[in-house]
Amino acid sequence: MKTIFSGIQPSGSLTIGNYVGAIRQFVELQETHNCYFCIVDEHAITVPQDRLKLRQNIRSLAAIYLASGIDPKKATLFIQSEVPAHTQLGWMMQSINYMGELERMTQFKDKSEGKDAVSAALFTYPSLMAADILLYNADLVPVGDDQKQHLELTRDLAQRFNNRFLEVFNIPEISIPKVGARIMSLQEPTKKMSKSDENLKASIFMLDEPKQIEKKIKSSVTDSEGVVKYDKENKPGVSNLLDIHSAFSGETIAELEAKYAGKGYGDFKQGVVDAVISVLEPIQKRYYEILESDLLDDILDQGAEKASLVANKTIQKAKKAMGLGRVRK
Ligand code: ATP
Ligand code: LTN
Repeated sequence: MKTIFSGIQPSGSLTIGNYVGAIRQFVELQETHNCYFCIVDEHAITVPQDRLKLRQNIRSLAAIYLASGIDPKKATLFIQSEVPAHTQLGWMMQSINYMGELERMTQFKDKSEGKDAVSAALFTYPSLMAADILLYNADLVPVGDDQKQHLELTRDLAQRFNNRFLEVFNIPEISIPKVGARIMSLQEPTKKMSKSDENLKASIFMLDEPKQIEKKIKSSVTDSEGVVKYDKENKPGVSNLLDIHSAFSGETIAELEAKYAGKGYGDFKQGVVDAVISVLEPIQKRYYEILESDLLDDILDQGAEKASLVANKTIQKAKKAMGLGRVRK
């Protein structure tokens, strides 16, 4: 059975982009793979966080994973900072990661641009991300488009370590979803929908109430043509709504174009609203139940324990390969 590792930062409320592009994939993959899903809180602190808000976001993300269908009997769900091996291997990775490589990372350039207080951890973020993945000897890492460069660096680091010291790491492959890899903003449909967009009307959050979802979709940007047709270049707003509709109702784009032929955007948008709400409503119901129960802590305790067992074995191998510590006489 192949091993999967992926992580999401607890840096705010998840959008339907995170759901379609990441979590939904994870739910399918857990059926056929040995999966590790991580709440990467140590990555979140590379930019300033409010401590109480961060605590809340960590718990909320765990509950979202479970409410969306991650089954702790099938997959290991855990919090990064509860498995110290991540920062241990992260440090080892930093020692073989070159400044020049890190300077080329577009995420670092984007997130540091124009800021005068940039943390050293934001710069070495990719070394820690490589450690996350390599600790579990992952074969496959499902992520969005934007993480490709980090994955390539992870592969380089694993190769470099194996060549320079001993064969310890598996070289992981990246897996990008075929559909829904990029849900766009409802207000600027040429831009990615993102959880940190300042315009709250641009993103649908997984915990938005049905009324809010309806309002956001109904006021989304389309065009004046009045024809429901997929054309990313000339009709980015309508195409994005078609992608969302298709991702949530399971109908193909062609089926949807036929269904709304001769109808206006009013009917079409109502269809998108109904599709999104019908998937999110049961998830939200489960989310609030899980958040209230003790179950969450038990699952995360067991997850951290299971993850540590595997991760600590890798740490021992990596330390030995690098000559760290000592061997008993
Ligand atoms: P931020 O806005 O804070 O940078 P984000 O919304 O881009 O965050 P991340 O936590 O960086 O989200 O991403 C988690 C995963 O969610 C990504 O690896 C990616 O697979 C997926 N993802 C994020 N946004 C979208 C989107 N608009 N469409 C499809 N997938 C997405
Ligand atoms: N950098 C990723 C989050 C992340 C991750 C990982 C994803 C941290 N460690 C390991 C996959 C595997 C992001 O910003 N989406």
